[in-house]
Amino acid sequence: MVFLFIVFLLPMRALPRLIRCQLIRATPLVFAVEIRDFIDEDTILIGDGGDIVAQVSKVVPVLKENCWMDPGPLGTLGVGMPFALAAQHTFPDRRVLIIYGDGAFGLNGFEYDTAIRFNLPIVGIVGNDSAWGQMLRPQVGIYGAERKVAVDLADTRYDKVVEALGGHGEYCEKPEEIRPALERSFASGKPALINVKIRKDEGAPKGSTYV
Ligand SMILES: Cc1ncc(C[n+]2csc(CCOP(=O)(O)OP(=O)(O)O)c2C)c(N)n1
Ligand SMILES: [Mg+2]
Repeated sequence: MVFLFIVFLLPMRALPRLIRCQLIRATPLVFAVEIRDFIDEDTILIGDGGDIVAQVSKVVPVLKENCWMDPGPLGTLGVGMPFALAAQHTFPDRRVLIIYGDGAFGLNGFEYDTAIRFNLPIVGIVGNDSAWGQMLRPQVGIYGAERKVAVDLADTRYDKVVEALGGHGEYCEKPEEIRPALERSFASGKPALINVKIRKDEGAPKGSTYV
């Protein structure tokens, strides 16, 4: 009987939770669509991340010239907040939204301190897969999951980091939480960070259009 419970019933009890985690968590595509549906012609978008930014750039249109900035051909991560500071300072009446990977946020996220001190209400949204995703996927593809090196990141609450600095923080685990979090963040009038948990997609190819 105990054997039966361990082998059959226990996995069945765990199954709904497993399915919930896989299905309810936002995918990179859903993340991109929520941003696409939120922005308007006056939003300046700044990409700072790996695959998540590649994905968003395939879904979100550039509605006006000079509305999209990213690390460019050299791909130097960490440019998000410096670009945003310049954009918001130059155009105080426009919405500035940084699309971050969690790895890229970790490189330069502390610059939120500058946005807070200068009252620049920049909003960032992190597609948080707890990984250097664009490095993780090729490593796993080429060498196998058991031989990946230094590409997993922690489930860090970057939103709380920004709150601690004096900004507004939001944490989303479900796709339907993203839109209201975007609205509250811009309405707060403060520098804000929305930390969105997304799928890790360890087995997918680099820069792929996820499904
Ligand atoms: C300063 C810098 N260091 C390292 C890299 C190499 N690099 C390119 S993408 C990437 C992973 C980015 O991870 P994240 O921002 O979380 O985006 P994800 O790919 O997970 O969506 C790294 C380390 C880089 N482009 N710039
Ligand atoms: Mg990542």
